[in-house]
Amino acid sequence: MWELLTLLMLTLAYFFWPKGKPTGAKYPNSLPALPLVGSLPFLPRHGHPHVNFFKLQRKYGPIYSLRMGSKTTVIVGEHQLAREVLIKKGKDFAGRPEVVTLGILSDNQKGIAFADHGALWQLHRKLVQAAFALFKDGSQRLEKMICQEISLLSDFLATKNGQSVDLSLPVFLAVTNIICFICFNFAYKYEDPELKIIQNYNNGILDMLGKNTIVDIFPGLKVFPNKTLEKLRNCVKMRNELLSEILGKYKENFSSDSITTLLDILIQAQMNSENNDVDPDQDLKLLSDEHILITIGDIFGAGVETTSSVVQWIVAFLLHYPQLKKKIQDEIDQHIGFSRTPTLRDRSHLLLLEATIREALRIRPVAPMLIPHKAVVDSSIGGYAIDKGTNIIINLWALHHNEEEWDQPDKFMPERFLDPTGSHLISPSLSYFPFGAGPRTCVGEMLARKELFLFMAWLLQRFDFEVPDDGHMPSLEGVPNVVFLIEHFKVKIKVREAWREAQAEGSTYN
Ligand code: STR
Repeated sequence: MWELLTLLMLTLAYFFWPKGKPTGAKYPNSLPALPLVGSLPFLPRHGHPHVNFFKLQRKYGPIYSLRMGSKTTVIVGEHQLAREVLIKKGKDFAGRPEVVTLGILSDNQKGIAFADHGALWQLHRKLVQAAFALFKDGSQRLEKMICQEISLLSDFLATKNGQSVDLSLPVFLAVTNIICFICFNFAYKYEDPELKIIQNYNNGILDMLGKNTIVDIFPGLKVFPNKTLEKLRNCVKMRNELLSEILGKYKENFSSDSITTLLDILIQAQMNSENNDVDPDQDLKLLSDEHILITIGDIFGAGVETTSSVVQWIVAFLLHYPQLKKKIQDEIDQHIGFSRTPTLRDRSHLLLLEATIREALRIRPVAPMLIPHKAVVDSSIGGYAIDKGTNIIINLWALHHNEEEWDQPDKFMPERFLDPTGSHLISPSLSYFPFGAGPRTCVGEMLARKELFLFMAWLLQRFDFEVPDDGHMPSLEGVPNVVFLIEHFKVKIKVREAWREAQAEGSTYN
C-alpha cells in the first residue's frame, strides 16, 4: 500500500514539479512553487491582487513568474517591459488564456475580449472597428445621441434635487442606451422592464467573475457541483436569451442599403460569407449567430460596465476634493456659461476636466491588470525567455503607481497632466496605459473618452455634488473585479443656483 502511494506521489511530482529549464535560456525570477498547487500557498491571501503583485516586485523585480496549478504566469510591472509585451512584440503576446469562467461567458472563447489570437478574433475585432468607424462620418450622430441620453439623465437627477442618491442605476441606464444605439440604433424607455433584466444579469456576471473561483486555477474541478459556475451560467443564459431575441427581430428588418450599426456590420459580413462561393465556409464558421451574439455581448458589457464605473469614480474623487470640483465648474462657466450645453468641441478648452479624467484613469484604472495575455510563440521579455503558452499579466497598477514615474502616485492630482501655466495638457510619464496598447488595445477608447467628457461636463454645469447629510464619504478603496468597481455610495445632488438663475432669465427672454 505505502509503496503504491509513494509511487503515486513520485509520479505526480514528476509531472507537476516546475520543469527544469533548458540550458542557456534565462527565465524570469520565480516565486516558490509546490507540486500541484504551484505558488498559491506563497501568495498573500488578503488585499487587492494588483497591490500584492506590486509589493512582490520589491523582492522579485519588475518581471517575475509564478505557477498557478500547472500554468506559468509572468507578471510585468514596469513600463518598458510592458511596452515590449503590448507593442514591440504585441503579436507574440496577443493570445488569451483559456479560463473556465470566461469560457462560460464567451461560449468557449468567441467574441473579441476573451477570444484567443487567431482568425476568429481578428475578424470580429476588424468588424467592431468598422462599426466604430461608421460614427466618424462628421454627422455628429453619436455625439448628439450621447447628449440626448445625458440630457435625460440630467432631467432625472434634477427631480432628485436636495436628495442623496446612488448614481449607479441612472448612469447605467444612460450608458446602456448609448451602447444600444451603437449596436441596434435603438433606445430603451427608462421604465422598460428589460433594462432591469440587463442590470440583473450584468451584476450577476460581475459578481461571479469577481469571486476568483478556484476552478480558474484548477480547471479539473469544474466537474464538481459549483454554485458560482451555476449562477454564472444562469446569468449568461439570461443574457444570451435576451440578446438572441433582439438579434432575431433585427435580422427580419435588416437591409443592406442602410448600414448604420454594429449589428448591421456583423449581419452584412455574415451574409457576404454565405454568398461567397470561393471560400464557402472560411468566414462562415466564424460568423454564426452564436459568434455574433458573443461579440455584441462583449461590446455591451464593456461599454456599460466600464464607463458607468469611471463616472462614479470621478464623482467620488470630486466629493473628496471639493476645491477641484469648484475649479472645474469655474472653467465650464467661463468657456460655456449657461446659455448652451457642452459639446465635444469644448474638449480643447476644458483642460482641467480632461486632466481630471486622465488622473482618474491613472489612479483607479478600469482594469488594473488589463486582461491577461498569453504568449502565442516562444518569445522573450527584457531578455528573459518566455515559453509559448505562458500567461502574461501586465500589472497596470504598478505602472500607474511607480514612484520614479509619478510624483506622490497615491495622491489624486489632475494638475500633473497640465503644464505649469495650466494652458495645455501634457503626458508626464510613459508609464501610463489606461486603455492598454498594441493589437489588443481597447476598441472603445474613443467612445469612452467622449462619453466621460460629456457626462462630466454636462453634470458639473448643472449640478453640485455634495457629501450626503449623514456625512458618509465614498470609500476610494475599490472592489477589484474584471472591472475595478467602486463600492456603492450616495451623493447629494443640488441644482446649481447659477444654472437655475440662468434658466429663469432665459425663459423670460423667450
Ligand atoms: C462585464 C459584464 C458582462 O455582462 C459582460 C462582459 C464582457 C466584456 C467585458 C466586461 C464584462 C467587463 C469589462 C471588460 C469587457 C471586455 C473589455 C473590458 C473586461 C465581463 C475591459 O477590459 C475593462
